Amino acid sequence: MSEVVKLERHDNIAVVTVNSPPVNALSAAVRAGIFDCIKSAIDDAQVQGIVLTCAGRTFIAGADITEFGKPPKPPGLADVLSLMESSPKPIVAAIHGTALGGGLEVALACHYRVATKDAKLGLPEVKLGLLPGAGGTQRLPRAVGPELAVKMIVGGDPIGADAALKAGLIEEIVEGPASGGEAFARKVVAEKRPLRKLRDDDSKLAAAKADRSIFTNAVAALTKKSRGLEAPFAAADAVGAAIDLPFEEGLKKEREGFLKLMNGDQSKAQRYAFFAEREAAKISGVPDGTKSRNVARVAILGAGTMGGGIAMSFVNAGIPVTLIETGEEQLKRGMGIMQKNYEATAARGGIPADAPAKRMALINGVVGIENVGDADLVIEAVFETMAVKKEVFGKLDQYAKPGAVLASNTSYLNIDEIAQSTKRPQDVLGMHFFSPANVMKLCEIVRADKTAPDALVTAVSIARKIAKVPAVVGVCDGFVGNRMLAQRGKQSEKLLFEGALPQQVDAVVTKFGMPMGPFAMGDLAGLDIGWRSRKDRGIKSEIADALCEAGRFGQKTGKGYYKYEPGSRSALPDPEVEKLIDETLARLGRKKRVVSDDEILERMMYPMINEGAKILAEGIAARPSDIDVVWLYGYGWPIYRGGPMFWADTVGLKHIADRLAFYAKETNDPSLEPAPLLRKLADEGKTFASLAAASKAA
Ligand code: 3H9
Repeated sequence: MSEVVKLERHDNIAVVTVNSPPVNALSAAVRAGIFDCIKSAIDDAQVQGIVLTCAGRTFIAGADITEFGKPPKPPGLADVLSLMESSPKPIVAAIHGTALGGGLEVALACHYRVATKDAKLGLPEVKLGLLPGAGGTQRLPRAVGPELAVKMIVGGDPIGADAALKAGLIEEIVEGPASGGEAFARKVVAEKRPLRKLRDDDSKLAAAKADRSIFTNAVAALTKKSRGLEAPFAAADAVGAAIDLPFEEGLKKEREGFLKLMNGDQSKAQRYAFFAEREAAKISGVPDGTKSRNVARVAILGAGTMGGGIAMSFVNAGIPVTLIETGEEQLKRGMGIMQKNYEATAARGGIPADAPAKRMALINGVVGIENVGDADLVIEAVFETMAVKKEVFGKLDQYAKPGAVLASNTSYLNIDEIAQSTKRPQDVLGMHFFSPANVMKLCEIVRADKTAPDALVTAVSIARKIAKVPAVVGVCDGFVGNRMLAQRGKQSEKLLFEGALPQQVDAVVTKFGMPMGPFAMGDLAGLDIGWRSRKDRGIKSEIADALCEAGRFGQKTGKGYYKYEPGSRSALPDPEVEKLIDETLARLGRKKRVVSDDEILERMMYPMINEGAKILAEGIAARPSDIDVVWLYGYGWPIYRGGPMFWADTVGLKHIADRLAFYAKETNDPSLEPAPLLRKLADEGKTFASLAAASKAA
């Protein structure tokens, strides 16, 4: 009947199985297949109960996102669900893996649901800038009550089978989906249970209808961190409609909201980001079928902030770590900080109460590099100078087991040079984590000249295993992220010399959607680091130097570009800084001018995009989307703007190139001249996305 959906009859039970790898997404073919099979089962006089289940690794994981934005193909999902819910014969959804989005909506239109113990159920559409568009916002509140529904729909995180059972979302936990579903369907038929249609059951809405604060409080808590995003608010409105309106009207409201979001810019950007993240895990130039080396234990050199954060990322994923320091004192301090971190998370309810002890038990803290011998992957997070790194890698050559992958966590040093200090450069690469390493999702995987393909595959796959988003980059100063950031840093400093204030620059950057502006970020990182390094290199930066000379090192001294109340991290504009800037400019004979917010935004963003173009031309990043992944997951680029290269395409490359050329002249800064690749694309009327499309076609 259908290539992707199969109908079988076992006595009086029809079993409809979706088989559309990898995730049984609801493509037009799957929708048509389900419709036809359910209809046949309803029409078959022998059938008394129907089971809907899936083959492969998961129940339906949602609508087929690749179809969004294209002309819709019948049947629509709403028609399929309406056929199912009004079936005169009971339909049981038998769930395993992840029933997400449209997948859970299919299950909600069934009369009963069962799931395996490890199944996850959720409506994550908000993460794609959408809201559930096939009845999820109307049926889920009726299944579990508006409070949990809002949490799942506005928050977007799935719940496990146990929680689903407790909330009444599923009826039973079963061993195998198909066999469990069938057994449950037989029970329903034998007991002549009534058809449970969620659309007709308002019982769980009563409390919120009487006291709407149950709903509004839940929404307020969940949208606190949704600055700039449209979908969470629209999704909350749709759930509100379930409380306020009859089912059909609520569905209509949901549909309107879904279509508006789907056609909007934010969801386009968020859907792009979803695929960009997956694309980044595909390494270009590695032979097909290259296998990852086995990683059973990881050694981390250095128990400082970075090393500790990296160690936590591994043990959080259940991978044992040997954490190595040069002395007992440093080791004790590092272990103590991790312990405290875990305890604080457990106290907040973020992890179970017994998790800190369990996780710490996976860390073997030891003194001496000679203890790396049983590790399959070694990551060094030691002092950031070439001489120290070379010494460490030289020793690793002596102590690491043959075939171990040797990674440096350097944020800018030359990995090719580091690799030369070993006799096994094929095993050497960079794994650049971002601070705090147990929180930030990005890991730049730096491919050196001699890195072996299977070492690279190992780094990418282990990064995914510990829930990081890997992006493969080449060797250059600062790799992708910090190299682009340096361009922004240069402009932000120059803007102060022209008349802008730190708070004005930061406000423009945060209004754009970044979590922090460059000056607040400097205060957080500590201004003294750059100051010392400038002194070593004999470089001057008049305003930043003047701040440091006045003892303003940033948050740690309670003042930097801003002032901070004791114990507070909130940055307060400081008239003293303005005075200090004015004095510096007067001393240098500089004239202030009014700098517009538009200029600030252009000078913050366009030079980074220009650098991105150079990075692409040099092959440091294989795809524009890899650059976007770096910014989305390493620097908090707002997901609804897709990443710098995606955003540049929406602004228009010609405009960006022209503005860069203008600023190059206006500010007498040749580094702002448009990069050849940017200029070429702009002249040809093309986008960065066209490069990705062309390389895919090649
Ligand atoms: C929705 O349902 C809207 C409805 O409310 C309304 C409709 C009217 N479509 O992540 P993985 C691909 S919105 C198309 O690496 P994992 C993915 O690109 C949707 N393709 O595996 C990748 O392809 P490739 C709501 C999809 O095991 C491959 O499958 N649902 C889709 O780490 C494997 O993916 C969601 O938001 C899709 N829906 O994780 C769920 N999903 O191999 C989105 C995946 O070529 N999906 N692909 O790179 C996920 O969260 C994860 O993929 C999942 C598996 C947890 C399912």
